[in-house]
Amino acid sequence: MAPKLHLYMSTGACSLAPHIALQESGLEFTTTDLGAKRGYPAEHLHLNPKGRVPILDLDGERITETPAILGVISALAPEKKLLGSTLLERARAQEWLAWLCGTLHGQGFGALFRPARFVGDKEELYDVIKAIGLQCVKNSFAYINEKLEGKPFAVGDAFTAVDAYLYVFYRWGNMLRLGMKENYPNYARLVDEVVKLDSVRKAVDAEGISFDGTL
Ligand SMILES: N[C@@H](CCC(=O)N[C@@H](CS)C(=O)NCC(=O)O)C(=O)O
Repeated sequence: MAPKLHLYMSTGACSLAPHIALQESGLEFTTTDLGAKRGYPAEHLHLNPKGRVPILDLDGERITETPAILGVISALAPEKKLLGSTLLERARAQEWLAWLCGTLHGQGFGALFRPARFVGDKEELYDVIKAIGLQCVKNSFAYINEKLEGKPFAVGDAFTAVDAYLYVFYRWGNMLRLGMKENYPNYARLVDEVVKLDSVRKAVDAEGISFDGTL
């Protein structure tokens, strides 16, 4: 029997990556927008005591952490090879996911958007922490751009969930007006391909957000 899948997300958040992967998988699923844009709502902490989206409910079991969720979706639709085809590709996909989750998102965007996580209520340090976060984001984007030189997708020569995850952060880069197209042309080229996919269109439309993150 097909598993019952429900994604708890927030529009334009990192949960957009599993949302795209679910669309790409062809599996049936439903979604709830928890509205975590200005912080995870306290009334939903029972869903994830860590206070974060995405959360994937799989037949009543709640899975958290984007890499784990993408792993579940990929395993449920093996024919789609959402995390690569060969052993090496699967290793590369995991390498990307761990770094995007831990360094670019957790460290870079974490410091930039949520400085309190690093220095508590020491508000006098917020600007310094935000500047360090922004530098981490820019360094990470430069690294991504370099890694994508001459490559159609992040892993192998076909779309994987890593590309969906990369797309989320590209949107945020646009939101921050970091000159994504000019400064990171290989990254921009990848995103140009990603936004052509039906799965991406469906997820973006369903979330009611813009493709490029500027709205
Ligand atoms: N390590 C988690 C991080 C998830 C995360 O930070 N999600 C953000 C949205 S992009 C969130 O829920 N933020 C709520 C908050 O900061 O209070 C993952 O990869 O799933």
